[in-house]
Amino acid sequence: MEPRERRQHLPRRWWAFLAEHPPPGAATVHRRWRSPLRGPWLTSVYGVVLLVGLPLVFLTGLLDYLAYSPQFGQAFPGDVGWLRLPPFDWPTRPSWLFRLTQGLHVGLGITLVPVVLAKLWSVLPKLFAWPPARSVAQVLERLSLLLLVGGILFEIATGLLDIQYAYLFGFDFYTAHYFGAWVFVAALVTHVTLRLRRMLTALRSRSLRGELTTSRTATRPEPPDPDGLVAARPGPATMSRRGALGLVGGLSLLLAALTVGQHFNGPWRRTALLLPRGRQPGTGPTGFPVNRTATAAGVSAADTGPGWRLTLRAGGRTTAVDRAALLAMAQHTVTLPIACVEGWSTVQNWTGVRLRDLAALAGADGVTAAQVRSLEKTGLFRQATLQANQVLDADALLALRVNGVDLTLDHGYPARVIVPALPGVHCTKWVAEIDFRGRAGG
Ligand SMILES: Nc1nc2c(c(=O)[nH]1)N[C@H]1C(S)=C(S)[C@@H](COP(=O)(O)O)O[C@H]1N2
Ligand SMILES: [Mo]
Repeated sequence: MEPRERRQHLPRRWWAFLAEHPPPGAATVHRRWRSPLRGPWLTSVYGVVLLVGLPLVFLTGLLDYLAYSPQFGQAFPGDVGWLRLPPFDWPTRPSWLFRLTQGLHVGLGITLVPVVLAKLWSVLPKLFAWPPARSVAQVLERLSLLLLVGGILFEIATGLLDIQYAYLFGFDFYTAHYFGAWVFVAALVTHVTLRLRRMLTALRSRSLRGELTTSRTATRPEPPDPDGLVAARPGPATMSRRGALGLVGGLSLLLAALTVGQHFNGPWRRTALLLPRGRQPGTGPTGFPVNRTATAAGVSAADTGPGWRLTLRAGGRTTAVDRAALLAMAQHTVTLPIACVEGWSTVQNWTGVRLRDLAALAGADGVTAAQVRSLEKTGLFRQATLQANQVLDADALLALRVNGVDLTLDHGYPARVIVPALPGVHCTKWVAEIDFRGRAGG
């Protein structure tokens, strides 16, 4: 027994010393948190919502990363070391696939913020528990909690700033958000492994229906628990558990309602009050959102005037066509979304030439990929590589017109890429050149 004991517990003298020398206020701090609502049941209700929701946010985030085609080195961050996921060709069907994954990632991420905060509130007094740990296992668990809480708050903060296009931090958003997610998930797996059984027991300890019919005056604290979530001397209830769940649920619904509008055209978009792409920039056929204007991208009308040519390359051959020649080719009209990873989307009717017809015109043989370059001299989004399935899909277009009129300069005039389920970032505007890669290595 002796040696085992010694391994499991911190040296007795240290612990006794810590226990006898609390920092100022440690002994009284608990008296300040007296809410009778705190307890394993309430914590577990918030916990089970997050246990379902947060893995979905993580998985849709990973799917968004994979949709960027990391096999072409164009996902952010580019090099993720041993966290590299098996590459696969992102499908072009259903055409709303990326709209769904990025919409869920951003939308659910926002909606869960009140639940995260409520769960942290429910366990807040434990942050000040003294002594901080009684055993080596507890030290490790508290370290994992640091990564868990720090991880989720970091992901929320960076994510919210990113969808506001507010890069206040001095580091690269994608790198930080990607690795932060893995840190959080590793801590979450640890946490769930250690706590799942206690959570299930706590959930069974009271009935949800019972709580939803209990008024504030009838609200009593949960019985004292070994984890010390229940206050030692609970005060009177200022709110029922029903009220607490309703408040958090109501805030989540409100955030969802103020977010979802950024996926719809017309007046709905204006209901996305908290989001920059919730603004309806104009009316008429081209009055839909623009992520980066021509001015911001340094593209002028002079670059896109009568002198503009589209250069097609395949197997060492070069073909140049002007806009009139493109308009003389077979035209196709498709209804497809532009879905930006920053969380907004818009569905429009695009008309133009099939990318596979352009591949044929260029003389490309057995297309394996296509690199699309824009007129821009600089900028992260001036070029994109498309997978073979994204070039060959019957709805993959080099769009010349939208909703029955010519593209405007801000929407990518003279020509832009539009492909089903392709992330918005790869729907290159102001296209100047398409380089078809073929099986022959051309
Ligand atoms: N040449 C070029 N194409 C671009 C971009 C850009 O900055 N330059 N932005 C991309 C991004 S991030 C998105 S979401 C879509 C937005 O299309 P929109 O501006 O027509 O709404 O265009 C994409 N195409
Ligand atoms: Mo985007």
